[in-house]
Amino acid sequence: MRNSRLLLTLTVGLAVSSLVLTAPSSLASREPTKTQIMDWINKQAKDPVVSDNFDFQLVNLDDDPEPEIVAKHNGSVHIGNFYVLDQKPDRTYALIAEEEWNPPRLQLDHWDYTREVNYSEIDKNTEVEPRLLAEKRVFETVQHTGGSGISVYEANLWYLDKGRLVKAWEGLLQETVSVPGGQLFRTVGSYQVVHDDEAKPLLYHWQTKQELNPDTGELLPGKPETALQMYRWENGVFVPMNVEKPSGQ
Ligand SMILES: [Ca+2]
Repeated sequence: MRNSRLLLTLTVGLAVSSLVLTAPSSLASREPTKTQIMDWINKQAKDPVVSDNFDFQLVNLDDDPEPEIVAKHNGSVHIGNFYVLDQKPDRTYALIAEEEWNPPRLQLDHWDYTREVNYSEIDKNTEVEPRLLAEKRVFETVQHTGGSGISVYEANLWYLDKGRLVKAWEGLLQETVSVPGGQLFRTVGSYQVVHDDEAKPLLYHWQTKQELNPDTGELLPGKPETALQMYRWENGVFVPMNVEKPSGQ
């Protein structure tokens, strides 16, 4: 077998590339298929996957080396679901978390803009693994929601703790509200995590609100209103600063 392959390689150059190309697909075939994942979700889900608008990623979310699965289902413009599945000993998966989030896309490490992936010659501290935030593997999932005359994008930061999804923070990224009677408002927001203090990282969240011309969508005269809220990591979540915490927590 080896000799005949060698002969083929020597005589027909194309054979080499075809051998190389078949290797990854035989590995990939051991990964779960889209249909398998949809079946596992629908066995357990409160809101099952009912359309083909479904995407998934294998990603290591916790401390065990096996990959977990995150998946999203977009049911309509404003309605969808987000799922997390954990691997069982028999290599099938069980649904461990389900949220009524309608993610435009899966982009789990988007929050960490300081992470260098491609250029280790520039940043010697480049990491293959996502950065830990207060010893947690934190991920971002954007939720697109809304309704009649309202469109909202929100960011959710979350992590797994003992197989449960913990919501560490949520905040507005963009909101457009059309008020009956002819007013249109847009709020844009952004946030950054500052982890100089590794045990108690900070989160800054800004929002700017403006009124728009309801017919043209252009800015109306008037000063945009900007607000800042800071958060500090306390007991596994981001807690608003300068707000008294309820006693007993
Ligand atoms: Ca894992």
